[in-house]
Amino acid sequence: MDPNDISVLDKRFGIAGEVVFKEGPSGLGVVEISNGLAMASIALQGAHLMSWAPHREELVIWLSPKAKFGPGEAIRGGVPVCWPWFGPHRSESAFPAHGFARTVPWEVIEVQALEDGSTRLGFRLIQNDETHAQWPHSTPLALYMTIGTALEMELVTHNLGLAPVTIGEALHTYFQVSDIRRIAIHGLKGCLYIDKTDDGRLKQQSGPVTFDGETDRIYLESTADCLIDDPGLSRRIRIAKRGSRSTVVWNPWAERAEALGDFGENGYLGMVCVESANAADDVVTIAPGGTHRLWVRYTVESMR
Ligand code: TA6
Repeated sequence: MDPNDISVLDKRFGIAGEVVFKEGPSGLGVVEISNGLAMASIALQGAHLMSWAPHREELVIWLSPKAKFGPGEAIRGGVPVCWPWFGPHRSESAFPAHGFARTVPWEVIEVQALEDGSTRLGFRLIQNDETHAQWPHSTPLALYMTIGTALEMELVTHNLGLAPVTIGEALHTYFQVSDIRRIAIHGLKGCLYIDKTDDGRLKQQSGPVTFDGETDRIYLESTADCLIDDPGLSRRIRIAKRGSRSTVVWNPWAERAEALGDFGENGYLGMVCVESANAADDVVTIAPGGTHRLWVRYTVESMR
C-alpha cells in the first residue's frame, strides 16, 4: 500500500471538521488542520509545515508566493526540516544542502485531537536507496507537531546502530514579518556567531539583531528564547526551544533573493528565518541506542 495514498490516509487519519488529507499544489499530498484554536497545513513531502496561524491572528509562518512544489523540490518558506546535516555536506559537495529530509516523502504515524482543543500529528521519514547511499546509518527520524494557539514541533532522532552518529539539524522556520527593516530579534545578545556573509568570521552580538542587508549567521551556544519584535504587526513571536544549541538567523536581502528565484517580488521584506538548530560546532553525537530531541514552541504575544 502506498503510505501516501491520500484517500487511504484521509480514511485512516482524517477527523471530520478538523483534519483533512487532500491533493495540494502539483498533486503533492497535504494535510490541512483547522481546529477551535488555529489553522495549519503540512505537505507530506518533507513533513513540511507550510502555514500556521492561531485564529484571529495574521499568518505567523511565511510561505513564498513563488514556492515550487513537486517531487524532490525544496519548498521555499514554511518549516523545512534540515537533517542529517545542516548547510553543505562536509565532504560530499554533490549531496543536497541541508540534507535530504525536506525533499523526501514522510509517512503519517499519528493524528489526535487533544483535550485542550489542539491537534497532534506525527510523521516518520521514509528512507530510500538514495538516502541510504548518502546516510548509511540506522537512525529513524520522526517529527511531531501540535497545532494550537502555540505551535510545537519535536524532531526525534533514534540511533539504532552500534556506533555513535553525529548529526546536524535545524527547523529552518520562515516567520512572516511586516517589514524586515523594522523588526528586532532579542535573545542573542552576547552570543558568538559565524558570519556567513563575511567569510565565516566569528563575531559577537551586541544588543538586538536588526537588518539592513543580507544576514546569514549561525549563533553558537544560544539556548535562550528568541523574540521577534514586530511593531508593524503589533506582535512579538516567542521562540522557545530545547535540545538546540545554535540559532541561525537568515534574510537573503534583495540581490540574493532574486538569484534564488523563488522568493517573489520583494518577498524577502516580509520574512525572517530564525532557526533552532545544531549546526557548525554544535552538531550532536548520539550514542548507540540513544535518542536526541530538538523541540520548539512558537507563540504570539500582543505588543499593543
Ligand atoms: O539557514 C540559512 C541558509 O543556510 C543560508 O545560507 C541560505 O542559503 C539558506 O539557508 C537557504 O538555503 P536553501 O538551500 O533552502 O536555498
